[in-house]
Amino acid sequence: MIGTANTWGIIGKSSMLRLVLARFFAIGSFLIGIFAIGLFAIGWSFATPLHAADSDPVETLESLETDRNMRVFEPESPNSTTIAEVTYLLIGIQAVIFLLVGIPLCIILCRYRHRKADDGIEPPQVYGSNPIEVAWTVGPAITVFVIFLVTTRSIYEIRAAPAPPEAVHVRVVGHQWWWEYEYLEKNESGYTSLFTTANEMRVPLSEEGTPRPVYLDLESADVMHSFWVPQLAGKTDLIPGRVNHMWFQPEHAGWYTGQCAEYCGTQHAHMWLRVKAENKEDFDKWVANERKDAVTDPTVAAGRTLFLTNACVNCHTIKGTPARGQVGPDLTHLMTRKTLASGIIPNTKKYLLQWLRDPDSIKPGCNMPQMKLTDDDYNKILDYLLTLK
Ligand code: HEC
Ligand SMILES: [Cu+2]
Repeated sequence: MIGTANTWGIIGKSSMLRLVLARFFAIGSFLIGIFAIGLFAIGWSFATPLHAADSDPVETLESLETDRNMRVFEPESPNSTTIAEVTYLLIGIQAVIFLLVGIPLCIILCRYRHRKADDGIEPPQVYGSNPIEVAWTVGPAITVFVIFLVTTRSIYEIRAAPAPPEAVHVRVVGHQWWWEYEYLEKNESGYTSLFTTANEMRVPLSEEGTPRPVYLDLESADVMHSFWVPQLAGKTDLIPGRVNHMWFQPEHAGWYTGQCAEYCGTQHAHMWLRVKAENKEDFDKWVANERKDAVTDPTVAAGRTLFLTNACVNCHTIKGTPARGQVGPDLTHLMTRKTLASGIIPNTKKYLLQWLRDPDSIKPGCNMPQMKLTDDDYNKILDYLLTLK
C-alpha cells in the first residue's frame, strides 16, 4: 500500500472482500426496503373495500374466510381513527428516513467504488465536524420528540371518557376458544346482568347528539386473550385475575371482524370476533329477545329431553331450563347467531349437525367433547336447537 493514510486497514487483500460484501449487503437491504414499500402499495390497492354493507348476508364458509381481513387502515371508530393516524405518521417518518439514508448510500457506493485505475491512495479522512455532528444529533432528537408528543396526545385521546347515559356496557370473558358477552345495565347500585350471549356482539349506532359508545370490561376465564377489532379500537388484553377496560363507537352499520390477538392455545387462530353495529331499533329488538327465556316448542320435546339428560347441561346454559352450565357458550338464542364456534362456520343446519357429531372435525382440540350419541339422538337434539331463536 502506498501512502500513510491506511489508518483503518480498509484497503488490503482480505478487506477488499469485506468492501464488496458491505456494498452487496447495503444495496441488497435497500432493494429489500424498496420491495417492501412496493408490496405495501400493491396490498393497499388490492385491499377489500370499506365496511360491510348494512345488510345481513347469508354467511358461507367462503364469505367468512374473505371476511377475515383485518382492516387496520380503514378505521370506523374515533379511537381506531386516532391509532391509524399515528400509524400513518410513523410510516411516513420512517419512509423519509429510509430514503434519506438509502439513496445517498447507494449513490456513494456506486460512484466512489474501487476502480482498476485507482492509484490506491486513500482519500483524506475528515474528523470532528461540529456542524455535522450537531445536525445528526439534533435532527433525530427532534424527530423522536415529535413522535413522543403525538403518541402521548393520542393515548390521552383514546382513554375512555366517563360513559354517557346511553352507553352500552358489556362484560367480555375470553375462553379457550370463544368469547362470552354479558350485557349489563347500569343503575344506582352498580351493574345488573341483562343477558349473556357468545361470539357475536351487537351494538347500536350513535346518532347526532346521542353518543352510544360501547364500554367493555375484559376478563379471562383461563389464559390471556386479546380483544382486537382493528376497525373499532386497538388491542386490549384479557388477563386472568384482572379487569381491563376499553371502548369503541362504530360509525357505520355492518359487521366488523376481529380476532383474538394473544396466543392462547391450539385454537387461537379460530377465535374470531364479530361485532354487528345496527340502528337503535334493531338493537333494542335484539336485546328484548335475548332477555327472554328460551322457547319451549312441544314438537321438539324429545330433543329437549335428550339435551337436558346428557352432559350438555353441565357446560351450556339455556335460560328457562335447568341447563346452567358455564363451560361453553349460552345457547338460549343460538339461532339468532349467524356463525358457530367463534365465527368459523356458518350457523346452518348442516354445520350445526357436524359440530354436534364431531366438534373436533371443525375445531381440533376444542373444549367440547364428542358426545358419542346415536344419529337419531343427534338429529333430535339438532331439531331442538334449531328452535332456539
Ligand atoms: C365439556 C363441556 C361441554 C359439553 C359436555 C358440551 N359442550 Fe357444547 N360447547 C362446549 C364448548 C367449550 C364450546 C365452545 C367451543 C369453541 O367454540 O371453541 C361448545 C360449543 C357448542 C355449540 C356452539 C355454540 C356457538 O355459539 O358457537 C353448540 C351448539 C353446542 N356446544 C351444543 C352442545 C350440545 C347439544 C351438547 C350435548 C350433546 C354439548 N354442546 C355438550 C362445551 C361443551
Ligand atoms: Cu384467545
